[in-house]
Amino acid sequence: MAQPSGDPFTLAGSGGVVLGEARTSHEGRNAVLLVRGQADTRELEALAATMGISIVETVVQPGREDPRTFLGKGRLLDIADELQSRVPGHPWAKVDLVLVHTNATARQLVGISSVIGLEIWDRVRLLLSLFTAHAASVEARTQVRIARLQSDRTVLRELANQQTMGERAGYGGGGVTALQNVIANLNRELTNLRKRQRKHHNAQREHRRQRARSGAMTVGFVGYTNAGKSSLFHRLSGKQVLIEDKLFSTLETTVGRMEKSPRILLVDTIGFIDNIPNATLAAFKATIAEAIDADLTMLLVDASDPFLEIRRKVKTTRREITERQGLDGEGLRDRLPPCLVLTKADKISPDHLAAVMDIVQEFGFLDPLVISTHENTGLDALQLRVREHLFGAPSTVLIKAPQATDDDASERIVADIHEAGMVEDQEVLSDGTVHLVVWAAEEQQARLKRRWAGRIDIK
Ligand SMILES: Nc1nc2c(ncn2[C@@H]2O[C@H](COP(=O)(O)OP(=O)(O)OP(=O)(O)O)[C@@H](O)[C@H]2O)c(=O)[nH]1
Ligand SMILES: [Mg+2]
Repeated sequence: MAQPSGDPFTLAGSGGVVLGEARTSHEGRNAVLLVRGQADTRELEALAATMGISIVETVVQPGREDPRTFLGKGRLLDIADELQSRVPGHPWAKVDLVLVHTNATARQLVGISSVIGLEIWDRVRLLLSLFTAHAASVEARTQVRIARLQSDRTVLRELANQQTMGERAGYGGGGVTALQNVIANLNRELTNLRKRQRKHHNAQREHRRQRARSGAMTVGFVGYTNAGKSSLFHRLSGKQVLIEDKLFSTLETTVGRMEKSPRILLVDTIGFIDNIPNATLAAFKATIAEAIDADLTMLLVDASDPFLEIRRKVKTTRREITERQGLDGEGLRDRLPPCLVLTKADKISPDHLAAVMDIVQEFGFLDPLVISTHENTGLDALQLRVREHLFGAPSTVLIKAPQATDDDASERIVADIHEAGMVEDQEVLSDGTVHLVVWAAEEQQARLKRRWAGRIDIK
């Protein structure tokens, strides 16, 4: 049997606590995947592939999860023996990681790692490592670190608990006291990180208020990871963001202006995934909230997904949005219903699309938008829908030509109107009157009327 390592890094759950920042790249690592019963492993495989981890073998044991060791103890011991007796050329020769196909309890993580002396990741730990690898901004790094420390803490507490109960030898020779010190340090770091995160969110909230005061409207892109949020954001705002065929390419929030619509701000952010424990999710909620709290939420769904997936994803995202919007006091004003956008239309047949339309209509999205950012289709219609939702029908504005010498030039008024909203059409008539078709929020229209009273007429 492999000797459980005394190195805290390989002890499940304590990665990063003692040794500072855990490694961030896992590219090229080899893993064995442990599965119980008839679970569907596709998602976990995709997550591992995204990180460049190869699963060299999947060990499946029928039956239900063992509450202490996930697989049966005997089976785990066999695996430990196999690992122990590896020689060069053995298919497991380069395996230094064991993946467990479940959101494991702390007890299970400790149980497995005490039998197998390798690094053990359950699904949550895999996600956290992925987030760590992709976290590119201070905001993202802070929230990932918080989530990591929280999850480490549950494992450390379990270890402390087992030591107190005498089930386990001391930790690194230091016993319970050493472990309590590690936990105390961890708590201190968590407090500091939370403070930093709160500051960041307060600053962002202040930004949001300023934007709202300036009359800007926000559109948030919400959806599962890899749905195509960043691709759409990039198309409409022109702003460079990371677009990758990877899960969780985006972990933070980016705001950009919709092209030709200075008053419309777009929000790209982190995507959803199913079954994340609440404690982990909490660290990311504030980031997702930025998009959900927008004036208009666009719910993006990859139309090329299998039907069952689409059904599940629409259901979950819709629930998240309504829960969040119902709970939040700050943003509670007249909410527009979310708009459903089917993405990657270029990848599917008309029949597939028709079936997907039927599915989303069942969920009450009667008029979904269909787009392809790769083929540039449906994007004009989407922009039109955004404007209609935010501003209603466009107004016709007439600017009278200046009568007296001290009257402002029409150009000044035109410039102000461009500031206030989105000008679709503009024409100077023969008598010098300027005629414009404009999308603008009611407050902006009211402001224009006040400022240019006598000179403009808005219908
Ligand atoms: N065929 C096709 N692929 C697309 C389309 N839009 C996006 N993709 C691809 O889908 C993948 C994911 O796109 P992203 O825009 O990064 O998705 P995201 O929703 O931002 O993903 P996360 O940031 O990971 O949550 C990329 O490989 C894109 O090139 C499309 O219209 N057609
Ligand atoms: Mg993205």
